[in-house]
Amino acid sequence: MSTIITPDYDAVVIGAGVTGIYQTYLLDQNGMRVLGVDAAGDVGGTWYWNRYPGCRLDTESYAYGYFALKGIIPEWRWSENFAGQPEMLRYVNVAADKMDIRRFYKFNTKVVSAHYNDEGNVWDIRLDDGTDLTCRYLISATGPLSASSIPDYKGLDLFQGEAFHSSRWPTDAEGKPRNIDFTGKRVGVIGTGATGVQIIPIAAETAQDLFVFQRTPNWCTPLGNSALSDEEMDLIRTRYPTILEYVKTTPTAFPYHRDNRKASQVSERERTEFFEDLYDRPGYGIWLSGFRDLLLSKESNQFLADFVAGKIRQRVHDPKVAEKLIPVDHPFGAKRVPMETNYYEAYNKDNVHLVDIKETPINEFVENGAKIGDQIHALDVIIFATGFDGVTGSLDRIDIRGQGGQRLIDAWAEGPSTFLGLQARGFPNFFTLVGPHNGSAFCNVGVCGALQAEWVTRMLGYMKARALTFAQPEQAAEDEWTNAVYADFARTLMADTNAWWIKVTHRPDGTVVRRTLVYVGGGPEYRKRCEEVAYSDYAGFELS
Ligand code: N01
Repeated sequence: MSTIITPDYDAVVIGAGVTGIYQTYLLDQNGMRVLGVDAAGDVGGTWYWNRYPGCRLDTESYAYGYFALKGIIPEWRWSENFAGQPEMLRYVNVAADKMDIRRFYKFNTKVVSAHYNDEGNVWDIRLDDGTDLTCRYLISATGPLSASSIPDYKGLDLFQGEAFHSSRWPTDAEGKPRNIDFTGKRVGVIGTGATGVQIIPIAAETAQDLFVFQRTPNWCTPLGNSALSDEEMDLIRTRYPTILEYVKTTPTAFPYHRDNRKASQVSERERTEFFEDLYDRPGYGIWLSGFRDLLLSKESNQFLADFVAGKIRQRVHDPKVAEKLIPVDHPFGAKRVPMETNYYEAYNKDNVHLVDIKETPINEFVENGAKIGDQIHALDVIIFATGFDGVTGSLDRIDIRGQGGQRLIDAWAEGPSTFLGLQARGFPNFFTLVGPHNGSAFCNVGVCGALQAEWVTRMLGYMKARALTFAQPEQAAEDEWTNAVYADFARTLMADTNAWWIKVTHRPDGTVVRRTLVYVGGGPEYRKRCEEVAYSDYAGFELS
């Protein structure tokens, strides 16, 4: 770099979700000139976009709600243990009001490109409203699950009914989600991940016919949601500091620690009693507080898988349907475990039809429905609960170029390479919050994203105090981090299962490369490493 340019902004933050608005707030508090940009019409991120019926938190509300835990909205009262999307969106809005954050944001605006300018050590940013601007630090808080993905089906444009992705629920003229009344309608849901599993029981209540187009079943367990009384909420509020300190000690910042035992160390009877207890408890306990070798030992995993399969057989009346709902291709917890409320019971209703599209795929869509084999399933509404281009998808959709014009999408063609999941060499001053290979993406994002924003704020404060304006990882630090992330993941039972956190690349020579997009070393270990780096004057980063 030769000429130091004073940029239009010290930092541009992409994203107005829970992490992005907090990052913007912290940078402003630290005297930086910040611009926030979001494609949505307002704050909320995932809670803004995902407005499908049944959408709700599967972390305990009070353990996700960092703004309340941190005293930004201490007066907040949760109405349920696992808050629904409308309440979550209100929560983020109230926090945004308290932080007076909207004045920094351009909403309904996308970042089209971000090119690092070597000469000036700034990022040249182009927005889709035609604005060009510069900033020193580019910070993405685009969310690991924001780039929605609809399969490229033949004939979809011919379909005469309504068809949309679950995270793009149709809105009315004022932009509010439309209450789609399924009564008397033939509804198709494609996809049985966490989203489909939340939509299906709700749609089953009123649809004339609900067709669930399932390619692969998931291991689903009960959410066990319940209302929080005023008294319970009063008590929770007295414990906020304790809750925050506790979740900071657990691997995923959910309020659960793994049991110290291996599954093989206890008798069959003890195991079953333990599983029964976990199954009946609200929330993620069955995945996150079960035996410590659940995701490391096939035998341990099979014990739990057999137990949950037994529950599915008990809950679904038709044995053929029950078998189709039991996963056979992946261990329990190797994919995100959808938390359900009456999901399996929905299949006992006469109006709900499970269609196995692995056996007979959807050939195409036609004017009045989906053609599967020779049969047309007549539909009025199609909901694509087909997931997201995970973790890097939202970054791939922006033309990001680093030093020498190198494109990020090319640099990460076969998987990310980063230091701490926060920066990639060749892309100076670009930070990826809750991004690939960092300890916040595979975590309770409400807490982990915010802790990361605090860390980045400290690093930028350190640089400012020393008149440093350039940061990127050293090659050796990046290589060491990246290799360790890949090696840690390879040791788990998750390594052989495709989920949104795996990037699959097909090379021209026919070989297939599968790489993790997430770090699985756990939040405490991740933050310890980050603190070591900070304490040692950001060792591993090249600063100037
Ligand atoms: O997406 P998914 P999601 N033809 O990728 C199927 C979070 N979340 O939106 O398994 C047919 O899990 C695909 O089938 P298969 C949570 O982290 C949180 O449900 O690839 N089917 C699968 O069934 C979650 O993990 C909450 O064979 C196709 C489904 O679509 C993440 O978001 C609630 C297909 C996609 O499942 C993503 O969940 C909801 C095709 N071409 C979501 N392509 C909370 O509770 C894909 N599918 C907070």
